[in-house]
Amino acid sequence: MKDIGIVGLPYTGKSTIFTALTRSGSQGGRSNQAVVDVPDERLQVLTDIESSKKTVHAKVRFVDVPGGFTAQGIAEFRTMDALCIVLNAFGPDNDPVKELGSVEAELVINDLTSIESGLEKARKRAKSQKEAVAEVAVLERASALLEQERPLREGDFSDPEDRKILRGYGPLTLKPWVIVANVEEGGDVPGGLPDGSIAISAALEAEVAGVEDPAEARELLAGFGVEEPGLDKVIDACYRALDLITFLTTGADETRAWEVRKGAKAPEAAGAIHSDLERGFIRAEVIHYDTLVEAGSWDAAKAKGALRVEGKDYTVVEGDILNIRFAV
Ligand SMILES: Nc1nc2c(ncn2[C@@H]2O[C@H](COP(=O)(O)OP(=O)(O)O)[C@@H](O)[C@H]2O)c(=O)[nH]1
Ligand SMILES: [Mg+2]
Repeated sequence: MKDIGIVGLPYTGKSTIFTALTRSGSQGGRSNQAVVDVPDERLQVLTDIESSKKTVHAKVRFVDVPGGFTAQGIAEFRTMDALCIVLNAFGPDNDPVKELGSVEAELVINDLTSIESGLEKARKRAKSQKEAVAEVAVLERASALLEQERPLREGDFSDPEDRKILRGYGPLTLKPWVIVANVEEGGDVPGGLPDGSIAISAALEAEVAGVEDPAEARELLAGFGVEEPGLDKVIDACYRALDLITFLTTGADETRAWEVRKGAKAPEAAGAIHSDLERGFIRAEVIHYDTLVEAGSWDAAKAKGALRVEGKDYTVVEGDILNIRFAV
């Protein structure tokens, strides 16, 4: 399960969003963590088609990091898989665009500090150690970018070796991020924020998240001009920002969504279900969600010859339904 850190200046609504997430999910054992279901309409469709007894969503963990931009808070943000940046767009004189600039500057400064101290050490090591020479080169490129007040995501660090070196620093400006504007009830994403930014009315959604009946909750939100729950949009966007794809399994027992690294081959996907399935992987029966829905059921698809048989080298794609054949 991936971790999303909730980042922002004080009093922007981070803890309010966190409360809404907690009410919709569970606390995962710690007071500052909320484990929530990733919304996925395909699961209910498959559950109905296969009459599954259980439906299990992919999950993601949100962390309301105590301390925010303190040394301790920053250290915790470094361990996160993605960041959810919350901006105040509700109070008087709010200026979310300016606020985003401040948050980004804060992240850049923290990366610059840690990369520069790493660079200093790497330079010393490079005098006697050949391996450290490559490290110096990457860190120099990174620090040059940060000195121009630019985030690392704007640089080219796509080389796996570069990534490996940088990963040791948990750089904040290289993490995927989702920008969330905390707006007045029913408000839109304020102008000037990057494409893909999301609007939520945190206070309202925290209240509504406590309502058990989903239809009643929607009605309440609609009364305030909120058509789609912002909370779902936040969860969905954060999950999508991660470098993941979702594959599915379905049958009489359960219909379930699983997460796996983008580009993963079939055995690695099998391993997301259970290590035995990866170790003993033989082959996978595969059908895309859309094709299965069109066929009407797994059995109908099988009868039509619409199931494919794929081996160890198959790269799983978003929306694949897998049935793993294995022997241990
Ligand atoms: N009007 C309004 N107030 C909000 C909203 N979200 C948060 N607040 C208020 O803003 C203050 C700070 O919120 P909080 O979630 O604790 O901010 P944090 O410091 O970022 O964790 C609290 O008094 C909240 O009730 C909102 O969507 N609308
Ligand atoms: Mg807070």
